[in-house]
Amino acid sequence: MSITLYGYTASRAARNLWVLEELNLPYAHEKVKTRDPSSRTPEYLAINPTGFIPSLKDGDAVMFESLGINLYLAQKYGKDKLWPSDKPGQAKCMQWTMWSATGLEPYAITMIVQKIFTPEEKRSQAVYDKAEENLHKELALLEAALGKSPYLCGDSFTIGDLNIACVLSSLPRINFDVGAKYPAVKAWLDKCLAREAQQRVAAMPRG
Ligand SMILES: N[C@@H](CCC(=O)N[C@@H](CS)C(=O)NCC(=O)O)C(=O)O
Repeated sequence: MSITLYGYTASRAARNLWVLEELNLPYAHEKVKTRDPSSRTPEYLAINPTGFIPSLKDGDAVMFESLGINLYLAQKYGKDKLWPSDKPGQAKCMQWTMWSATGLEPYAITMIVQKIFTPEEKRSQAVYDKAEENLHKELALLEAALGKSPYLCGDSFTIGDLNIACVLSSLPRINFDVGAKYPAVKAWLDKCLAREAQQRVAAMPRG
């Protein structure tokens, strides 16, 4: 086994580092950066033609898309840990991961881009407000699910939880307080982010 993760820590690569640390896998970490020559080399573009990060190489398996990478690692190395052994649990992991990518992250990213990365004169309050309204609808759904079960795909922490918690962990950057309206989400998120593997990632140099 020879795993290499490409992407510096202060990026979506952090969610892949979280999985690698959860599973105690040996890996190399190439700290390729966005909008930087390191993500424009022919070698890197052969791995990920989009030039985006993160990407993963595991022997002959080569892939990009951070949440897909997490599903791959969980299925290959995390059976009965991050990847449930029962089909209903696996179905939930796939469901919540797709929901994270399509139902949650686009709204969170729009809000972060509007508030942090868009020059003040180009910001649109209407765009921000619409994204926030949509995020609230999604969080209400998550709150209802977590009212019924301590974790999303069974009785224990799985890749489904991780793939959502990693997206929600970015919201404090824009002072969005999940706990103000969604106590079950907040309690679950705190529990996920307190995990040792996540704490190890949080302590890594950001560059
Ligand atoms: N859906 C992709 C998004 C990848 C992505 O946007 N990565 C950012 C860094 S976190 C990036 O490489 N951005 C390059 C750019 O904006 O030019 C994933 O989840 O991997």
